[in-house]
Amino acid sequence: MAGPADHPVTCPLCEAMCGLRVHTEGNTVTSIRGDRDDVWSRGHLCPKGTVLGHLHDDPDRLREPMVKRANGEHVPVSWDDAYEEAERVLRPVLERHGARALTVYVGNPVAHNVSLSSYIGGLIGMGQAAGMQTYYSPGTVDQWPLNVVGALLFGGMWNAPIPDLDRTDHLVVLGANPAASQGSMLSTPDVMGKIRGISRRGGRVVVIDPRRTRTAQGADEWVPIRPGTDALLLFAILHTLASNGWVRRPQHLQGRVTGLDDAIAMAAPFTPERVAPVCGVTAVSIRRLTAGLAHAGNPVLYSRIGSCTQEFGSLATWLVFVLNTALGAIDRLGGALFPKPAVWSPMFMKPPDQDAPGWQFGRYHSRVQGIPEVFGQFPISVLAEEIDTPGDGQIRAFISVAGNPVISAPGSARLDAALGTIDAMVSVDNWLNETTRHAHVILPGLSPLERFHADDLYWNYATASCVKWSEPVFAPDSGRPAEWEILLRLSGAVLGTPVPDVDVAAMDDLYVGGLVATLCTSPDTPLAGRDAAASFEALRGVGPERLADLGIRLGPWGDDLGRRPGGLTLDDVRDHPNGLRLGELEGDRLDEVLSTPSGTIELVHPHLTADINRLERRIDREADELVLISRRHLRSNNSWLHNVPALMRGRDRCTVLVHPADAARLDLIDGAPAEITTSAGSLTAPVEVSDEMMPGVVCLPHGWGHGVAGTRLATANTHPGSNSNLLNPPELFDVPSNTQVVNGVPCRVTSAVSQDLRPSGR
Ligand SMILES: Nc1nc2c(c(=O)[nH]1)N[C@H]1C(S)=C(S)[C@@H](COP(=O)(O)OP(=O)(O)OC[C@H]3O[C@@H](n4cnc5c(=O)[nH]c(N)nc54)[C@H](O)[C@@H]3O)O[C@H]1N2
Ligand SMILES: Nc1nc2c(c(=O)[nH]1)N[C@H]1C(S)=C(S)[C@@H](COP(=O)(O)OP(=O)(O)OC[C@H]3O[C@@H](n4cnc5c(=O)[nH]c(N)nc54)[C@H](O)[C@@H]3O)O[C@H]1N2
Ligand code: SF4
Ligand SMILES: [Mo]
Repeated sequence: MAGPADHPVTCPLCEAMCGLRVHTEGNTVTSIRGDRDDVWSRGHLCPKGTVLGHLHDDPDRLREPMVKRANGEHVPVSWDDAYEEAERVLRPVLERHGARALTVYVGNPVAHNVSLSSYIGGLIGMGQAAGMQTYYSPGTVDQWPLNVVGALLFGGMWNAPIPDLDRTDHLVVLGANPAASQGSMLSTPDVMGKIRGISRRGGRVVVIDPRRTRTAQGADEWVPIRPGTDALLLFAILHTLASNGWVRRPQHLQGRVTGLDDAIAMAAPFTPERVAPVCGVTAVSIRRLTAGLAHAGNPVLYSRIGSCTQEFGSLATWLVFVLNTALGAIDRLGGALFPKPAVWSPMFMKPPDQDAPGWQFGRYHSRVQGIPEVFGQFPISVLAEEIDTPGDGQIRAFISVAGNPVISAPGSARLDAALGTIDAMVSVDNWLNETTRHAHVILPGLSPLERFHADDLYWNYATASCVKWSEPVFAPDSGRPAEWEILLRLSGAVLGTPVPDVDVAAMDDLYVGGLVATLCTSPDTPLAGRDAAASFEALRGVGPERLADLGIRLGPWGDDLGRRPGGLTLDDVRDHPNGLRLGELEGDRLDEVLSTPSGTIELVHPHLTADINRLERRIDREADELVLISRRHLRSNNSWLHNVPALMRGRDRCTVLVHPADAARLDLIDGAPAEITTSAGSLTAPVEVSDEMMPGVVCLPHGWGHGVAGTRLATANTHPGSNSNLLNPPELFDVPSNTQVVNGVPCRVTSAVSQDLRPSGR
């Protein structure tokens, strides 16, 4: 047995990418601390980071494949038997209906797992080559509005500037709670420390949120807002800015922005007086908010999921960048800066199917409802009807990868039922949970401590240019495939080879060779015009290591596959277990970062502005008496950390937060159950009376609803909570981006205490 050892690894649990020190003795983790030597995070960590050992040791974590028997029970089998079973269920569907009858769900942990993030593109790409129409992801309950705005304004769907937290003197946060999330589409270690730093150096932090979150509590000002009305408020701020002559047109943006005056003209109807009653923010406050931004030296706005997963998510997100432009903040120190990722990723490439200049949406439509695609995706809730509605093109085979849509997708009851009837379902997942319990076969990946780790996407939103690569802490049991090998096997199967017979090494060469060839033959890629065979030969290793070598070498500090001697390769990065810090945020980079057809920031685009009519109609709509919003908790991670006992101590977290005035009006008692009902369904949750809420808004966390028969989650199942997505109606989504509305859903709340138990006897 090995003696004590100390392993530097990067935490894979959120976008903060903290460096951790994992101390082990033999096969046991003895402690996990923040790593002060990590070039990026310098010792920061949160409670989640300390539980990687618990995840590794979780007796419920799957170490062997599972196959569903006829009685519905899952039993462990050998890998060979699992591949046979996957073939047995998948092949007849593919033969009879073609790959059109197949779809893939790409869950959130894919983005935090280098094996999956490197190879999911292969599964989707090969699936589409075989005839699969589309795939699904929680992107449409998340940042799809930001992707639309990034693509149209800056040219890339993953291209958007982040607030310069270290230098701004006036930060306005909308729809984000970094105190829980640790920052999203904004990666920085100790994000709350940085936000507090703004106030400490004499600046101001304003949080606009229907709930007085911990982020809002620490801010200089909390502005409660009626859910779903951010776009109205932001339009009114733009209107006020313009009518006072406060729009800034700094030198560095001269000739680099188109459409600012048009956007300002579009703000004309949205006066503070007109939007105030809808937003629940007084006209006086709107003017004060505007003046605060206008008079600050380095103002910047930042918005996140609460401003995305709402009725006008795209317009709200768009207006954040319009305002950042109108304040002269874009690409300027102290404002909104474009990060410079050290590692190039295929994600940063315009997808090959977007072959016209600019971006096209609505190139095809969903089969059942005819919803136009956005970046190849429909709202996630569409998946259920595509499975349960018969006809040509019906989805009959489903591969889920690190996702739990039975919990995370609005309208989840229908998806749950639909998955119960599907002909073939294969899950690449580490737990037997609410979704994977429907799978005919579950193929588990390695634990977070048994695999390499590196991040790609999040460095594109990060406050410094770093590169890190973590080696596995523990060797996996022999004979276990890594997840990239599982994905390649499934990719080969979709192309026609029986699952057990796929030559994974050959598939790896096929995929990476194909990617390199695409890079060499497409314009505007780091390999454009180069020789594909020679470029492929220059790469070292296999699997994610080879792709990481490619990304590092094609990055700004890389060796450009040998053309820039002394530049970095994966081997160099591996020599630096605490990572390499290569650059800090800078301004004046528009030439480098803009890839719109005009080469300018294109603020106005019909795909977005066509939605303004819908927004105007919202003003005259009768107010809902009560609406529901979502929340996150520091000790949860969407649906899947509830099986870690160390994170589950303390009070029940799956409560419905209700303002005291609403509680009194609705006769709700703190701690007692209430029934929450929407057009989609109803559920019961304990009431937590809290003046954190603005009146008229109640709040449930997402990610709960455990305790389902057939799952293997001993701890989670003793704290089941309720699934808030039973309440979120599938038909509510933001039109330009296909993003589901999980904030601002009209609801009713009634006491669920039986009459005779009520203290007053009523
Ligand atoms: N601990 C922990 N960390 C996580 C996660 C987790 O589950 N747990 N999840 C990760 C994931 S997948 C993501 S996408 C990120 C998300 O990161 P964040 O965007 O920071 O997410 P939330 O904490 O949900 O904060 C959203 C805020 O929006 C507010 N809100 C709701 N409706 C509206 C509205 O209409 N207008 C405005 N202005 N605000 C509104 C909510 O009250 C809430 O405070 O977090 C990541 N980090
Ligand atoms: N109402 C409401 N709904 C929401 C949200 C909200 O704010 N409100 N937020 C949305 C957002 S932002 C997101 S990102 C989604 C998340 O939605 P999903 O991605 O569908 O759900 P997760 O809960 O992240 O599920 C992760 C799954 O990955 C598995 N897993 C964990 N680690 C690994 C691994 O290393 N390998 C493999 N193969 N599997 C692994 C877990 O077992 C679990 O099944 O939820 C969305 N749904
Ligand atoms: S903040 Fe995020 S990356 Fe850092 S320890 Fe916590 S979960 Fe891990
Ligand atoms: Mo997310």
